[in-house]
Amino acid sequence: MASVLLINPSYDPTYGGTKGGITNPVFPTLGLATISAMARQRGHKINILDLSWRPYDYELVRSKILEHKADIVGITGTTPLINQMRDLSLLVKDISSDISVVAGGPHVTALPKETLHESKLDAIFLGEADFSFADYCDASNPADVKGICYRSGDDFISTGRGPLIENLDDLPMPAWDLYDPADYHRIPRLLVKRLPATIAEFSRGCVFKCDFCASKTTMGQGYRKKSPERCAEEVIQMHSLGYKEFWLADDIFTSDQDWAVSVCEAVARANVDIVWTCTNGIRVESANDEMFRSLRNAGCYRVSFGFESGNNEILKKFGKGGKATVEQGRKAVTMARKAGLDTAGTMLLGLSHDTEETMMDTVNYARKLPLDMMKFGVTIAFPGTPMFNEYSKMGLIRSYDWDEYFIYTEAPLFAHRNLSYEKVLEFMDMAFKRAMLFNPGFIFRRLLRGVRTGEFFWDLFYAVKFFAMPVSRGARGSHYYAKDRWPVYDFTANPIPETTVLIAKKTKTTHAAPVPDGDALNAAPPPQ
Ligand code: B12
Ligand code: SF4
Repeated sequence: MASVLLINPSYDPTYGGTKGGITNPVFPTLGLATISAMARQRGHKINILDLSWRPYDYELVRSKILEHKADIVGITGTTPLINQMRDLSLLVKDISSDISVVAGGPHVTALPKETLHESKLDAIFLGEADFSFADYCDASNPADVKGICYRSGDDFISTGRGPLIENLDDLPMPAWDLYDPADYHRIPRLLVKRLPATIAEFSRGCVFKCDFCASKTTMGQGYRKKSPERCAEEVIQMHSLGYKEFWLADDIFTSDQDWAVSVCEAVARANVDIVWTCTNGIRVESANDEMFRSLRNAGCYRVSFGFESGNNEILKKFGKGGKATVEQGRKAVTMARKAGLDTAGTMLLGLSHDTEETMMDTVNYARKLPLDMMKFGVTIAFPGTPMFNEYSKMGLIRSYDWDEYFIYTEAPLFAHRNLSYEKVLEFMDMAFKRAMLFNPGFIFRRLLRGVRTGEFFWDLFYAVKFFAMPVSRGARGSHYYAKDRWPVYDFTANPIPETTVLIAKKTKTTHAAPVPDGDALNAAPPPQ
């Protein structure tokens, strides 16, 4: 039996001290909860250290590794967290070379060998690791574990990607109980209504191909869905652990509308007092009156739309256009509002084919949409995206400092076909002002909503904070443990490999069946 410490790095370097920081999303990390569940089922002892809301504190990490006598340290991370991951790999090896230190998530899946080069990590997990991580905990030899890339002397050996999980109902319940719900009262009220809140998934993957999107790196091309009964069971489970709200992480939850309605019906039948949001974004062409009513009925109170651009040509060029048009976006917001749902939306500036005119279209579009909340970001070519592969081939990448890879960055990470970086940042600043701060329509709507929902004082609090914060913070320089000893990899001298995208098999979806009795399950103790 292995003692495992799983770590989610600190979000402070990314979100701290910026406008984006007022929505610092400190939720229990679902990826760690799902790999823990399977490893625990196989008898391994798992602890999770979530640094998300704290400053990066390697002394705390050291003390936890010693306290739990960890045999394996596992770190998760999106791109802006990779330098912390590299730093921690040195810390672990300084504590003892016998401790295995491994990593998973979208960035390392896209750049496995490069990340091993840049760190002291022993192994990288490629894509979904629900089964492979448990296999690694069981195994005495990494060569026996499918789905990893591991260090062997000076070599890096890949055992190849394992297949995508066909039936998500085969997974154990995520181990949300390894987190302390008391820690998740820190989530900004702009993101949630009720605390504590957590993250859940009802499906994995996406069938679309937006060039800036990395979701298929880990979850593959295709759409795999849990059964509605299983989704309802998870909702009951979250509630029984004390969570009052959850954020659905699915990429395209509403794109199979029949299934989404069945899930909502099953969740409504479970009849537990929990609310939720589709904050990760749904597609505008999936809007549908009946489905929105079902969402509302099942406790969902907000949908966020991934609009990205206010120009149909740009939408087509980056891979979203066709049915997802700007006109459809307007209709979708109207429908959602009619069903009583809060509406939010994301917009990106500096999309791969953007020009000053098309960015202006985006800002004007956002200004006129009757949204309750919106978010602008700089389009980043994250590793694992078609955009990253293309920019790499075109020689447009200017920096591989992962600390700067986030949507509020000020660092000129890329050269753009049509725009200077300064121009994109200028538009970011203008967008926040034109669409939100000095947009009477938006302010009036938000005021009315604040009075109606009783959230007026929270809005005021965040408005003042928002005004005071810069859009982004330049290089912030985390206080690292061993930055001077980080192994260096020359990305400019070596070709970047194309990311492999796995294709999910088509499987039959099960539909609503009776849901287990909510009260009985509520009273049951959390799974061991
Ligand atoms: C929820 C979410 C968040 C949450 C939580 C992040 C998290 N670490 O889980 C929050 C809101 C914090 C977040 C923030 C950001 N996110 Co985000 N997020 C997601 C989202 C929608 C779902 C993630 C999820 O829970 N999936 C379900 C779980 C089960 O899957 P998983 O996390 O991938 O974990 C599995 C494997 O990856 C692996 N695994 C993961 N970690 C580990 C660790 C170990 C040790 C092992 C062995 C295995 C392993 O095993 C897990 C089970 O199979 C994804 C989209 C997607 N479809 O994945 C984007 C996504 C991960 N985010 C992305 C991005 C870009 C960001 C931001 C950088 C955006 C920004 N603001 O600039 C920020 C980063 C901020 C920060 N400081 O970290 C990109 C990642 C690109 C990249 N190269 O890193 C994604 C893929 C979105 C996209 N469509 O492109 N995000
Ligand atoms: S942005 Fe949304 S629709 Fe586009 S590929 Fe990513 S998950 Fe799919």
